[in-house]
Amino acid sequence: MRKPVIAGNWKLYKTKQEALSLIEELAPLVADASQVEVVVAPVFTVLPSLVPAVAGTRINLAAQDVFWEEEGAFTGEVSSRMLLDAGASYVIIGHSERREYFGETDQTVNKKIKAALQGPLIPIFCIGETLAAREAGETFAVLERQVRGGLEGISAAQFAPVIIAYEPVWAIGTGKTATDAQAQEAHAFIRGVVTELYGADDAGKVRILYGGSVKPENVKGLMACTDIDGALVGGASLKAASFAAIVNFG
Ligand code: G2H
Repeated sequence: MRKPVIAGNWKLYKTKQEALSLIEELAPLVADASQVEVVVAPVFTVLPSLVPAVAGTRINLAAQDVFWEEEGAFTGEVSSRMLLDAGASYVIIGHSERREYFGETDQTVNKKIKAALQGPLIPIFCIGETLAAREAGETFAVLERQVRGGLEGISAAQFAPVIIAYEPVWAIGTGKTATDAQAQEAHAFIRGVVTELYGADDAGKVRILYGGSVKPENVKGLMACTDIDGALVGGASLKAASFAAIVNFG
């Protein structure tokens, strides 16, 4: 059985005080969600102040990115060692916004996943096709390239903690969600690629999250799909009530 993960990607929102208020409101609402792994990803600067706030709650902390070097002359970057020091235990890697606006490629994503595993941090490895790729019939080719590229050189033993997030770029922040069938089809395909890489046993264990306009209204249908093991939630994670409703989908 794969334990579902519901992760909130706060993106570039929430100052320290706003984040603390959100955690205070959220914690009691998700206190009974023992069957779900609950994660929130604030901006780097807020992470340390949330550590005491999440202590004793069901909420785990993630960062939204990581650099692959441990330390050195890399102005503006943050390493996995520093994220651990700041209180993160997960890290989102290769989000489509990073690929689109910050030039991330399968190669940089691969280096970041390796650095996270080294940390050790649990990588939430994001993949997904653009609208143009979907319309050109290239969805599976893109997903396969991203999965193989991101996991290049990572052994089966190293792969175990990795969480994959499928986020069709055309569904992110647009209000458009993939239909349950479209999402399930992509998830099953991704699990198939993982089977080729690591075998059926490991592929049966990897959690594959869906992301892209997940809301309380659509989470149940998505979670009912065989290969969907959770959600990476943007907009709806910024309010305690909507995020808690997603966490408590069952
Ligand atoms: C996709 C998602 C969170 P939203 O980026 O990663 O955001 O739920 O706002 O589409």
